Amino acid sequence: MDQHGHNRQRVTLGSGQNTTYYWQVRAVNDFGMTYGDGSNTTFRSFTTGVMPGAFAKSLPTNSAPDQPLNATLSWSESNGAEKYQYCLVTTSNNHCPTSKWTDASTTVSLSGLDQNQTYYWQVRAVNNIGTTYADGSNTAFWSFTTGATVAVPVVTISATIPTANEAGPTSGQFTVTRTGPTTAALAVFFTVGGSATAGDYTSLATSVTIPIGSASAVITVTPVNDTEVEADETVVVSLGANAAYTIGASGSATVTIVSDDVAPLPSVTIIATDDTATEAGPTAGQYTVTRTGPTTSALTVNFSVGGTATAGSDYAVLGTSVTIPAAAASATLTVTRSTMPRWRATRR
Ligand SMILES: [Ca+2]
Ligand SMILES: [Ca+2]
Ligand SMILES: [Ca+2]
Repeated sequence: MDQHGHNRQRVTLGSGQNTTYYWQVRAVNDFGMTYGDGSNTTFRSFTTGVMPGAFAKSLPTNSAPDQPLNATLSWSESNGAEKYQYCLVTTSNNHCPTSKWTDASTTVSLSGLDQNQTYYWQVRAVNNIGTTYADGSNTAFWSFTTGATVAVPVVTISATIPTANEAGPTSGQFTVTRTGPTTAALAVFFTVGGSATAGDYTSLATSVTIPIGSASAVITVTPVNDTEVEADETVVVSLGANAAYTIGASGSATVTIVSDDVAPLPSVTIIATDDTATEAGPTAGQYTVTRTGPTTSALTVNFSVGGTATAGSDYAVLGTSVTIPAAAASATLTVTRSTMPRWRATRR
């Protein structure tokens, strides 16, 4: 190369990668010439760099279908690359607008891709020498197409027949409902709680299957008609978590079992526990009124009074009732003076 650089101290060379160049410079005027560094043989050298090496796109394979919405792009390494840039577009014209080139390492984790969309992409490796496109050409775009996500159904439970009764028995019912398509059966899992226990109703399973073509399934609570006198009891069904669904706002529900058994009425009796009262003295007579059954509350027993003695003159007026207090099975009536009257007890 013999270039004349009149009045300039700099010459720009053309490109030639990976080449060693040797150069000398000389200054010239009408009286002679002077070589750089004092000698016409003091050449210097430099070597040019190398463009990024050839490389190729890896994944997703070209034209891959049904890719996730967070697909990862990857490619092989390019020797000498200082950085990579990828381009992702939805236009099938093997062209990338300048603004779409994005810096990357050798993989890119995409996110937020659209469903059922075909994307086109290309990668290039860059260094200070130049740019090398993947697969040998700036128009060698690859494509992939995303799939469609299927929404996870939301399941809820409600007590569609909230009251069951031992009489009959009549059943209670829960209904488990799902959102979304009914093209496949869905098993919904649950646990059972509440105050009712094993003998109070026919035991439930641990899951119910919503069949194909249906948005709901029922769980039936069938009471056992026992003879126990008892308060209302509850059956609480709570839905259990599973990857196949999410649980909606109503994740549990309650069916109440009503007992039909009533306590028999207590029977009451009266006896004269001290059957002679005398006017002389006078000594008192006594009746005892006794009840059967529980003593959890007081019981008032009505009575009427008869006999030959006259209330008020022969003995103190007795009234018309006596109360057996709570926690006691009996109460006494005391008769002062005169002949004992005869009693007829009635219960109230
Ligand atoms: Ca019961
Ligand atoms: Ca019963
Ligand atoms: Ca019962």
